[in-house]
Amino acid sequence: MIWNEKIECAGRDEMKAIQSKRLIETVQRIYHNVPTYRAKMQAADLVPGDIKSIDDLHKLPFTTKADLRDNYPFGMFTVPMSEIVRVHASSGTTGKPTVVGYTRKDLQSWSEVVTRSLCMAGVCQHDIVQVAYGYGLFTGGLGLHYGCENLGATVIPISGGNTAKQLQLMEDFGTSVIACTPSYALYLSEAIAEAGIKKENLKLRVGIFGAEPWTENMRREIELKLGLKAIDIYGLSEIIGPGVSCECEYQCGMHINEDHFVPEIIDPETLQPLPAGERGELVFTTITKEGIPLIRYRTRDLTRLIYDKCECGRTTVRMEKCTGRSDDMLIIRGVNVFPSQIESVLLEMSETAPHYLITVEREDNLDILNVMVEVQEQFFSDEIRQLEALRKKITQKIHNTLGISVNVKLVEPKTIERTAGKAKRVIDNRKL
Ligand code: DLL
Repeated sequence: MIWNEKIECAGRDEMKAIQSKRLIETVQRIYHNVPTYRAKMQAADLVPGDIKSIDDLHKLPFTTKADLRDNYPFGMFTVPMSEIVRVHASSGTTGKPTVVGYTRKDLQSWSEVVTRSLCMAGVCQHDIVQVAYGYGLFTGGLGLHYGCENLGATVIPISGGNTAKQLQLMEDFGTSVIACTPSYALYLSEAIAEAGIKKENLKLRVGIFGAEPWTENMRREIELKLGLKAIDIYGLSEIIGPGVSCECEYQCGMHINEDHFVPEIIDPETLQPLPAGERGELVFTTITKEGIPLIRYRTRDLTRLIYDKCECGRTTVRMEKCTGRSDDMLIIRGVNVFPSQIESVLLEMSETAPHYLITVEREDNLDILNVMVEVQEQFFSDEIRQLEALRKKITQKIHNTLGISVNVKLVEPKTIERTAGKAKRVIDNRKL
């Protein structure tokens, strides 16, 4: 089933015409309403009239997470707060989150793109969808939720965690679609086996998995263990949330909802657009958003675009699975974590030295974040009780900042290796 055939199967010229019209409107709006954008365009010697079609997109300046941080919390919004009906947030590079705002129309567009994504995945109104993405400031839960309702499927808004309950409802309610991070899906599969639940008693047939990178091997494992078709869904809060793109039943790249989000691939070093089909950093321009339209937003995700015909009949451009990021952001159990967030916690405390090493492991399919921290000479003690109290304090502070639990290990002064060049702060041992 194709949700919006006219758009999803439009010809290339038709799509470009839609994109051009919407880009011109967006540029007018941001120039006149957002001082940061006006200043950026003036610095590039541009006025809105210079943007005549989508082919002029490359002339516009980039937007980054730093712009959102500098305008924290609402400075990049294009409409008055009275028109904003919801906010979401994701972690930024410092303690401050990246905040996004949605108008009523933005929420409608979001539902539409998630509904399209669900249709691509083969979900229909007869399905019972267990939404096990987190609800709250994270966009995963509510994003999937409204898309499912719009489609007419039955939603179980269980949110993330509470694995025993997830299994109970899955069995009792006859869940046919599970939406969560791929790592949680694997964890669920093990919990199902441990609980002795028979696969025949489950009705799972589709999984809507995203919010973190995962490989084809992981897909095969999940499909085998849960007995479902594992579909990759992509998105980021800054652009809208889940539903920016999604795989169809052919699982050969994620169709981008490009009548709302225009993709480009750039070289992250030179910032020059790369020729069609080359791998580089993904950049998006939103062309329908009212709350916080973003122009040439650097996602830092590395991928390539696929323009070949897809068997499903959709003509929208596809993006390959993301292979990594051009910055140091880690995704731990679906939560975005920057090493700098941990560093700023340690710098705030007098007992710790700003020397630390983060290691990430995957145990039982769950991400584990370990932080090794050096204690300042004068606070180092032979008393276990004192050190344990300090360890708990650091653990709590990092938990408050990141919103996830971490294992803190204290070490003696000068134990963590020093390097003359770039410090190696992160060792990621997950085999993704
Ligand atoms: O993770 C939105 C989302 C929710 C997507 C539920 C899919 C499902 P953020 O928290 O802002 O938003 O994180 C965005 O997560 O830039 C990617 O690095 C990563 N990411 C999201 N989806 C995928 C995916 C949500 N399918 C950041 N594959 C993005 C790889 C993904 N990475």
